[in-house]
Amino acid sequence: MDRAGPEPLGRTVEAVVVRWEHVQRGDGPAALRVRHRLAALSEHAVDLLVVTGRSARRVEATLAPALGPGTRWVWPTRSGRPFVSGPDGPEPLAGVAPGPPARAVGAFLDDLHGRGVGPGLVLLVPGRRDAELRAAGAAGRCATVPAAGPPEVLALLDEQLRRRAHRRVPTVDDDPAWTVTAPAGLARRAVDALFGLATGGVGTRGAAEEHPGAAPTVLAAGVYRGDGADQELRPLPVWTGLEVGGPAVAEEDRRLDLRTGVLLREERGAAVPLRTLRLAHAERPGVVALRAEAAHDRRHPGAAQRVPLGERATSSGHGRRRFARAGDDALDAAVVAAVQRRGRDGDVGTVERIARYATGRRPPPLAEVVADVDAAEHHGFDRLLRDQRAAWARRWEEIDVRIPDDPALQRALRFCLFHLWGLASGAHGGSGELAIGARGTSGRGYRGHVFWDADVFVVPALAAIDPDASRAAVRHRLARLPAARELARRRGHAGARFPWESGARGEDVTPATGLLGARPVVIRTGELEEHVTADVAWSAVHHAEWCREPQFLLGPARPLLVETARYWASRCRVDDEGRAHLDHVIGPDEYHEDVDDDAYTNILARWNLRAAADVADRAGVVHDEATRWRDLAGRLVDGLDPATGCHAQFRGYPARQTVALTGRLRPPVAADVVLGHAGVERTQVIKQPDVLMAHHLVPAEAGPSSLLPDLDLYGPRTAHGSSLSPGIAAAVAARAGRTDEALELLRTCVALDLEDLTGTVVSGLHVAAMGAAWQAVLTGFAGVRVEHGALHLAPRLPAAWSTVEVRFRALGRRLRVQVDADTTTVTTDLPVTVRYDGGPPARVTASATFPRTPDACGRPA
Ligand code: IFM
Repeated sequence: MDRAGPEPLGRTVEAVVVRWEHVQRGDGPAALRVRHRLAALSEHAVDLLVVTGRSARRVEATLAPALGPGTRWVWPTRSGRPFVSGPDGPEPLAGVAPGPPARAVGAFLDDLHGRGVGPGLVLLVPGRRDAELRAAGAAGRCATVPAAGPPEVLALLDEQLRRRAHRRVPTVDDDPAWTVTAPAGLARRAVDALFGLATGGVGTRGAAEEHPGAAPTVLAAGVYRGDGADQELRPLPVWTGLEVGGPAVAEEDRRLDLRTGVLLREERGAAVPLRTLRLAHAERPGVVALRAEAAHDRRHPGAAQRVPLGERATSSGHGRRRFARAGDDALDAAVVAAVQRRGRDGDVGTVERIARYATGRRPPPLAEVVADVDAAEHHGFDRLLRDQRAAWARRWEEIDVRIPDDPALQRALRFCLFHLWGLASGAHGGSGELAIGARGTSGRGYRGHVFWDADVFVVPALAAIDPDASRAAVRHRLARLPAARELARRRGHAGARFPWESGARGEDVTPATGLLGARPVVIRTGELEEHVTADVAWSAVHHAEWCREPQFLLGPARPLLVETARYWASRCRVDDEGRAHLDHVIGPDEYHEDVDDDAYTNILARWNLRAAADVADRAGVVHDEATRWRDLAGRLVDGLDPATGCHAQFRGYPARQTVALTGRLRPPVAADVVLGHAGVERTQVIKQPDVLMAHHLVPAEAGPSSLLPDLDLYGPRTAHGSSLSPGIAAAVAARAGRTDEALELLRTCVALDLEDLTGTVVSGLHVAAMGAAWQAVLTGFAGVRVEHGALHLAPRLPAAWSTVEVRFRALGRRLRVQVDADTTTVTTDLPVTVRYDGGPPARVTASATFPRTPDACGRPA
């Protein structure tokens, strides 16, 4: 016996599967109306599948007149082979073999999945005697309602149409592999940072629309206000603000869908809950969109007739359009335009808003920004959302990490990739430069100043994600070369010295004082933390090598290499025995200040001198200087003790006290707060990798066979008092084959933000840690390196993983590396040279599998 017809669904779906019997001619007025409803839904960007065994001609004759030429709909023919409607008539659905209708449903769902539409967003309505389709639905791949005839289908479609026509808030597909919920116990303001969305370099925190809190909701990469150390990211006009009357939201669920780049917020317990959904568009830089709904009476979320955007905003188009400008003439500015529409669906009030931000030294004229927002509105929210889902799905096809044995870590790493994509978005639609502040655009920690975090933590990650973005980050530094020259000159040196904390124009904005815990301290990093100059040069070379852009290095980026090398050449002191030194510096380990010959600084400076000499030779310029740089590089001491195989982190380090990192010093810990500034200086406790950081960035510059002795020495002495620390430590440990230790470090790294380990997420996400996490997987576990135009692989799996797959870009290719217990498989879209575990070069044209060789422990290496 057939069951009663389906209940209303109560939510919006993105695709509908019906049976031929629901739409066929001659089945009365209900079937005719179903055809018309399907046509109307397809106007709202809903995908359709009509399941039938009829011939293409018959189906076309019945449906085409109703559905019209722009509709995307699919059906299987008599042969069982699915066809998709196209502008020139039906075309076979690519890659699908003939088979029964259930297979067509499967193919349709696969196709949708590839466009970011998960099972929870597909409505399947089986026919009355339709065991086959019911079985297809029961497999959990879509939302299946009870069997129904045309009248019941009509009711379901009417509900969908009504929801779309009244701009109801859609939902997200709840796939645990992709959905991040608010971690229990985390402060709301921290979750706001976790749930930030970015496009075109503009970030919007996930703050409540009606109560955004004190932290600025919208920030843009490189848009600052103020001067000197006080210079900070400028809070921009807020597009999300809503006035919602009635009781404040007491309990709610927030879900960030990483797979499609959508944030959903739903009040719990209310009869008509407040719900909002927003996105920062992946394909339209700077375009953001929001829908909200709540009870129509006192709580209508669109109570304000206009988008707020702040007091200085102006309106046009009967107040529907609002625009504002923020910024002063000397610095980058932002322009924003927004439109909104209000609606009502019975007792539900709705609002839809679309805005477009543009930033830059000379942002585009307002008319252009308004035209963009008008175009986005014309395209329609439904289509913007559909395009967003598809764009993100394509991104994840290309860049991803898959660890089936560790779904929680997999999601955490995807969370990092998601926000790194957000950072990368700043390279698109802006000035061609990308300013990466310490917390991206997710908060004003460190006032948004640019540190070495950008150059050696984020750029390597971006190079493997989006080469345009890593190039833009290097260009940001390049454009600030004049300021770096000036800084070197003022300190009596040649060349260019980049500032420790860099401001809008590349000026030094490092503060002179700060707080250590609650105690005021003098900050000396601006004066002494000089390695950033070599880090900037390293990022240019890394980008060029990883992305295979030699012309970028020999052309536009060459001055970065040359000028930084000139700086080091004039900064070195050569002693009576001819050895070169860098005195009075702070290394990455900031617990020890004003030290001489910090290993990291010296090794990176040495690398910088040699790299500049190579570039000068290849470009055929400054030969005499290049010879001098090479000579000086050979003289620079690096603290390597041949007896122990270890590098001394700085002169005098071995004589400092050893302290066990246990009890209240258990890492990760701010050991300087626990032991005091002077106290920690007396010890060998270090904040973050210094010698090991050199091993990570320039392995060929570190002493031969020094990796394991250095790991043994510095691993137990590292407090991980900086968010930058655990990820790099993980990368180095994994490379050395200490994979289980590396895995623990990687877990700490991803917990920094997702569990707010250090209580600092409120002021933004630790983007360097995210870059380090991706490096730990890519260069650590998957063992990927690029050298001399070849892809080098030396993967190392921890015991807990039977496999890991990374998808990334390198050498102008789209690559996949899948590491299994006994084999490693490389897949590439264009031919690439691969050197596996130090073996001979192999040309891989599409895919190749390499046997994994046993390591010293007898396991595959
Ligand atoms: O650049 C880092 C530094 O290495 C440690 N303190 C925080 C800075 C900004 O993230």
